[in-house]
Amino acid sequence: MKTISTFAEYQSEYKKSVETPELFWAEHAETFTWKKKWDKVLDWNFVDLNIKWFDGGTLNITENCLDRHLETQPNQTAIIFEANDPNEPVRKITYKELHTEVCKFANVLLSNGAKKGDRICIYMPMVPEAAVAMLACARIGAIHNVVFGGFSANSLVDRINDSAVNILITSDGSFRGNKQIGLKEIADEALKLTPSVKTTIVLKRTGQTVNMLAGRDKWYHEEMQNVAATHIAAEVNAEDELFILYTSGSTGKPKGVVHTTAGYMVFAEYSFRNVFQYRHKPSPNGEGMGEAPIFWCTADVGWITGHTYIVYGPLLAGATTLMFEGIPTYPDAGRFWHAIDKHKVNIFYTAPTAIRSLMAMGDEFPAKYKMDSLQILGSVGEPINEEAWHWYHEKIGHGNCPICDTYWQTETGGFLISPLANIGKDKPAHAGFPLPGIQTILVDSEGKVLEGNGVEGNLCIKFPWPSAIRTTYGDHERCKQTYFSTYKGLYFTGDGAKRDTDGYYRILGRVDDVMNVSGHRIGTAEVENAINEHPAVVESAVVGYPHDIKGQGIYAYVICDKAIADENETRKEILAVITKVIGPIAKPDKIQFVKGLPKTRSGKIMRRILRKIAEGEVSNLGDTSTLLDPAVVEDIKIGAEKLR
Ligand code: 7RM
Repeated sequence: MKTISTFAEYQSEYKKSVETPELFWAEHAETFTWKKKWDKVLDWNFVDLNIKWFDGGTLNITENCLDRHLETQPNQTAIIFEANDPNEPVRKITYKELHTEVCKFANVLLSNGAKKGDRICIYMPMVPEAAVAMLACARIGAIHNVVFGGFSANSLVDRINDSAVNILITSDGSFRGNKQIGLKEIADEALKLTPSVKTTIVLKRTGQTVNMLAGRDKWYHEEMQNVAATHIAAEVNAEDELFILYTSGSTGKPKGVVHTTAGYMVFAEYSFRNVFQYRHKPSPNGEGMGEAPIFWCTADVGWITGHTYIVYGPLLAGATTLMFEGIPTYPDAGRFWHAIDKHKVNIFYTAPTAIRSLMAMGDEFPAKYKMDSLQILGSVGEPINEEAWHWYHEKIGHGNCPICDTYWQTETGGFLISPLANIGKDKPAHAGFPLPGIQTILVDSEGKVLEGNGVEGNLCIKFPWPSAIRTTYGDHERCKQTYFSTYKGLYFTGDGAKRDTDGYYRILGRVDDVMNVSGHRIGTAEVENAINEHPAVVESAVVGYPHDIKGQGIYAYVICDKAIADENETRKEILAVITKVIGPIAKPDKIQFVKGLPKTRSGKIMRRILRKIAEGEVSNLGDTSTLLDPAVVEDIKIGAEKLR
């Protein structure tokens, strides 16, 4: 892969990737350390759903993240840790040190009976040990299943049981702003319902008191004392599973997106290095590697963004990656900007929801900081609106930093569409152009391909890329149905998009029943199922609606079995149920009690109408004649007005 630094180079690489994809990817794959080279670059079929990259090859991804850098830059910082408390000393972990930690923890896992192919759950705060745990799993060929530390015990139970996890790695607690969350306590609650878990390994982070069950629960620091500091990485097949990550869809149950080893590795590094134009500085004496620019992605390792662009992408590229434990508003709304100056961050990657909420806190916060180390900015998770784009560009980037608006999904493993930094193609509110290797197309509702520019349709991909989803854990049919059957022979993203007259893609958002709340994917059905657990609730319907800060807010229409004495009390109870069943991120912003829901004669809820009412657009509800009982709509309109 040659270095792309102009749009013409981008175009010629793109052309090559389409005309000779196997050659294109093989050349990139050659740059990695393999135990055995592959027999075949690509084998694929989007109808029966079978995707194999670099089949026959064997490797270990951690040798590529760690061991190979020990020759060129052992003392380069791999991870900078900025704790929740700004006064807690910064931790800097070199590649050499990280290698040792990972080897040791791999040995801990082995001494606790872990084997290749086992599923290991990681439920941890944003601390370097979370990355160590992920890498140690990969090192022994086990499959990690990271669960975001903000999820409830219930959610943890589902994600553990679905993949029959046998080891859980967690911590006593986690620090989030001025709150302390008892992760072990939540895990204990979950562990009552997860018979497959035989061992838990607990990192001491907050120092709070926790119950340790003899024979099952072990302290991380104690385990690390009794193991060797070396470990020979397990040899795994290119297509062996690397991790499972659960994500919401349009049905009730989150599905386990499966990524495999070699293709994910190749694409994570390729996309990280090219989109952010990540280049080591020249070495002062011409020997070895120069300094690594400092990259900060503010996501949590519990999401795909954390997997690919905090841990794997940066480490594969030999970068310095910053891990931040806290929240953007603690101790005040200048925390990000303070940390950028403190660590001289060069590339900063965050979400529009964070930008909008910090923008709302006032310009005086960023104005206090120089932020002159910044060179490149990134955005992810949802469309970035023009106002936020300009604020980010001016107040944070001081007009000097290109913005990479990276469009991608848990299922895609890495970036699909983004302007590559420094080629001058970033346009406000547009994700830009597909990366070389990504064959995006737009189709209409019948699946007809929309050619040319100035068109709008459903966003699909017609050719495999190395980090594509391979299956949904334990249910291959579901994967086929969800992503590869709407349009035969195509991967369907679930997003609508526009290709403007200049060929830039602009993502218009989900066309299915998936919401995007503060950049978190939440299925409407998931929230409905949770609400329905409240004893007084008969039925509910949930929709997303535009929200200034969160992008989308959650609006719930709820039918109860009898008149409720105190609506606010019931609202509070419903919120508590959701917190328990899913986690606080899924709490509705508005709960409207209704007597009925607009349904078709076949009993289907007309969400289009509910969405319009939630948006406050009640004058033009479209055709309601097919409704079973059009009168409910009038009732709902009146109720909605009162909630405003
Ligand atoms: C990385 C991530 C995926 C969904 C996706 C979109 C939306 C993500 C952007 C975006 C517009 C973007 N994975 N989305 N990035 N929409 N512009 N740059 O977010 O699996 O959690 O969500 O997020 O709807 O389908 S995810």
